[in-house]
Parts: sequence; C-alpha cells; structure tokens
Amino acid sequence: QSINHCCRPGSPDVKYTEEHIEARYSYHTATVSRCRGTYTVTPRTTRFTFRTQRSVPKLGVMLVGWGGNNGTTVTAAVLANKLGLSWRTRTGVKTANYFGSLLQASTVCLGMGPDGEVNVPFRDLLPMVHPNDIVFDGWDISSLDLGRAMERAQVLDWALQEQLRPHMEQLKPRPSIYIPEFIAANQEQRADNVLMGSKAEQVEQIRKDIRDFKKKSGVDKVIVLWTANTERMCDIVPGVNDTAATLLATIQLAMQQGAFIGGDDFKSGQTKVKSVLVDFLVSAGLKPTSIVSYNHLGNNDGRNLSAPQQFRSKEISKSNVVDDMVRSNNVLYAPGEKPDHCVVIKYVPNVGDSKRAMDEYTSEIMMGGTNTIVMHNTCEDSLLASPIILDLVILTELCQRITFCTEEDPHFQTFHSVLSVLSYLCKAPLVPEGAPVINSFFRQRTCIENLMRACLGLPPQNHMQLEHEMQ
Ligand code: NAI
Ligand code: DG6
Repeated sequence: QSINHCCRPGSPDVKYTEEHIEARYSYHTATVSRCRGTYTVTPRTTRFTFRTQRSVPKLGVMLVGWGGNNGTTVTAAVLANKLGLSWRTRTGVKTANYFGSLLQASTVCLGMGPDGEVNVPFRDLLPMVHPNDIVFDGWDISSLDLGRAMERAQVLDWALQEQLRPHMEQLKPRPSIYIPEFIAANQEQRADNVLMGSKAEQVEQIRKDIRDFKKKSGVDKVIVLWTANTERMCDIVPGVNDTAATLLATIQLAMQQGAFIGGDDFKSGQTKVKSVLVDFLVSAGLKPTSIVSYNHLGNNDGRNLSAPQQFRSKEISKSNVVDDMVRSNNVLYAPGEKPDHCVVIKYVPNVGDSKRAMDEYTSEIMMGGTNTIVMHNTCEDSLLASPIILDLVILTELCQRITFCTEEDPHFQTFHSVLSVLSYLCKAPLVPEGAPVINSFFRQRTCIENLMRACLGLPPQNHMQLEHEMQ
C-alpha cells in the first residue's frame, strides 16, 4: 500500500475504530430573510457525525476512450510513477511525478505548529487510494494497443515511451459501442473495434466487460470514467428528457443503486484560469464586460471538435463557467446582465497536443475606465487532463466510503448520487436539484478541503488569523 495517512486529530470529537474514523462536527450556516428592505440573518448550527471507512480498496478504473490522448497518457503516467522511471530530454533528466493533481501535488494547511504553519499533501488528510495502485482497463472504438496508441498521441517524450512500451503494448482496449452520429464523421476511420448486435446486447456486453475486468484483476471496486470524444448534445425526446421530471428520472437508477455521477468535461486549462480570473475580478469589485477565448490545437480532440455539433457541446461546457460569479454581485450587474462571452476553437494539426489558448478579459473599472487583460497559454493538453482524471476517480472512491448523519436524522446516509464535490474538476459541474452550481475555483477547492477537515472533526479553514491579531 502506498498510502501515507498521517493526520490524526487530537480531539474528543474524533474516534478511531478498527473500521472507521468517526467525527462529530458542528456545521455553521446562516439563513436570510428580507422584510421591507431589511435583511435578517440567522446563524444556524447542524450537528453532524461523519464516518469514513478506513480500509482503502484495490481500485479498478475503466476508461471509455482508453486509447485516446488522455487515456494513454494517464495510464502511462501511473506506470511511470509506479516504476519510478526517469528519462533524458534535451533539457535534462525528468522524473515521473503527479504535478497538476490536487490530491497528490497540492497541500493543505493543518494549523500552526511550533515552527509556524504545518502544510501536508492533500492526500494525507484521509485514507485514500494512491494512483500508483490503480489498475486500468477500458474501451475504445480504435483497436490500437496502448503502446501504439501512446505513440499516436505524441504527448510523452520518446525516451519515456521506449521504457513504457513493453508494458503498454500488453494493454488492449475492449470493443466499444459506436453510434457514428454522436461524434464527428472524421472519426470513422479509427473505428475498427466496435460492438455489433442490438443496443440491448451491446449494453449487456459492457456489463460483462466490467464483471470480467473485476474478476481477472482482483480489484474490489470499479469506477467508469468517460474520456472518449466529445459527443453532440442529445436530441430532446418526449418522455425521456423533455421536462425536469423526465430528466431527473434518467438519473434515478444511479440514486437507487447508490452510484455516483459527476459533471462534464475536465476543467484543465483555459476554463480553470477563467474560474480563477473572473472570481478575482468580480470579488475585487471590477466588472468583466467581455471575455473572448480562442484556442487552437492539433490532436484528435481538436479534429473531432472541428465538426459544428461537437464544437457546440464544448462551447456550452466552456461558457457557463462564469455565471455564478457574475450572478453573485448585484452591485456590478443588473438582474440578467452578463459579460459578452465568446469561445472559439480551431483545429491546427501542426501543434498536436500542445494547445494554444489566448484570452482577452475586458473589465469596467472606476469612473468609466477600462482594464484589459490578455493571456497566452501553451501547454500539453493531456498532461493537464491526466492528473484531473486521477483526482476524479480517487475523490469519488473516497466519497463512497464517507457516510454521515445529523442529530435530527440519525440514519447514516451517503452523499447524494449527483456528486457535486467533484465540481472543482469539471467544466460543467452537476449538482443535485435545487443546489447552486459553483464554478469559482477557490470556493470549489475550499469545499473539498473543508469537507475532509469535517471528516476529521476539524473546523473549516477560515484564514482569519485572529491569533496573530492580539497584542
Ligand atoms: P482523443 O480523441 O485523443 O481520445 C478519445 C478516444 O475516444 C479516441 O481514442 C476515440 O477512438 C475514443 N472513442 C470515441 N468514441 C468512443 C466510444 N463510443 N467508445 C469508446 N471509445 C470511443 O481525445 P482526448 O484528448 O483524450 O480527450 C478525451 C475527452 O476529454 C474529449 O471529450 C475532450 O474534449 C476532453 N478533454 C480533453 C482534454 C485534454 O487535455 N486532452 C482536456 C479536457 C477535456
Ligand atoms: C479546445 O478547447 C479543446 C478542448 O477539449 C480543451 O482543450 C479541453 O476541453 C480543455 O479545456 P480548458 O478550457 O479547460 O483548457
């Protein structure tokens, strides 16, 4: 086991049993009412008990689109870390790492120690799966083994690929369900690994694949994650997804089975910056009036997105990200007012996986002034997306081991099937009905951090630093 779970709170509110970490936690919120222009704010306290199962399962992850740039890169990165690989590039020796992973490569402040702030890796807060221990499998409509698919992706340095190839070429994607009208026509030539038969037979084969993987690999739990091509939006079908009620019914099976579903599209680069920058501008009292985002990229994702219907799906997931921040400030924005927001994506084969993103943020500042921020970002897209894939599955697995109850309802329950805590990792978060969608980067990150602290009976991180304010 690669787990290093090093945080143990010294609090009477926390109990370690053989099976669980059990923490009593006071959750403080406020409710607001308004009468004749006056707000009345009432603090509320709900007493929770959180139970986190301590034993970490052997985790299997099945990727839909395993042979793509993300699928091959994340599999290769985990292998390289597990094998402790290093390789030479023209700028020196590089060593495998998990940079870009919230859980593996970022830290949280536990509190003050004798020498000041004590920061620990996020992964050490609670017992969780280490990426090195994940077993991968999956499906792809392209039959290339993962060694050749990694080469096709052109993401990793050649010297690393040479070391990984003997391992990667053993891995072969399972045939998948291919409905051509959902992805761009330009993908047809790689679709040589597809399931035949009726839709019901194909679904049954997918279920068999999951059981087969579980049995052969000996994993305790399987998480399925979509990293296949961006699909066009679904048609509105009466009785299936035409009203709020029918739409909700399509996720009922997940609720019945206690399975989680997350949001859409990995929030990896340009959109992540947007969820920071607009938060900064609006929180600082500056008024973004226009946001224009250009991208060009030359990988297969870009090729697929060169078709209008697939681009439209991506445009939607990239565009909604500022809504909550804009809506939160009624000093700057009238009801319904929004900044102009334009997203452009172009396919330029020559740049491969090295995506270029150019953004222009124009804001109104004091006394009619204008502030324009322009940004140019170049990066290997899949090296940003792969750590997010790892965080998504590890966080989801952890959430399956957490249950909680309140004083009013002492029956332990799991998180809602729509797992909104994954919002940080998704361009288009999904939340339970009636819950607010949060896109702001720091609020999303703080939510995960404080939730884990609650599982240890620790107060939320409040950054007040009152202990340093006293004479
Ligand atoms: P990719 O095009 O390299 O990989 C997608 C893979 O899915 C391909 O190998 C394709 O053959 C396969 N595929 C298509 N339909 C399938 C089906 N029905 N069943 C099984 N496999 C199927 O794309 P990439 O770069 O790996 O991205 C994957 C997804 O993640 C895309 O939706 C992309 O928009 C999204 N994304 C990618 C990021 C990146 O950095 N590469 C960042 C954020 C999101
Ligand atoms: C061009 O925008 C292609 C997309 O697939 C993105 O590269 C990907 O969704 C990442 O988007 P972002 O906005 O997080 O950089």
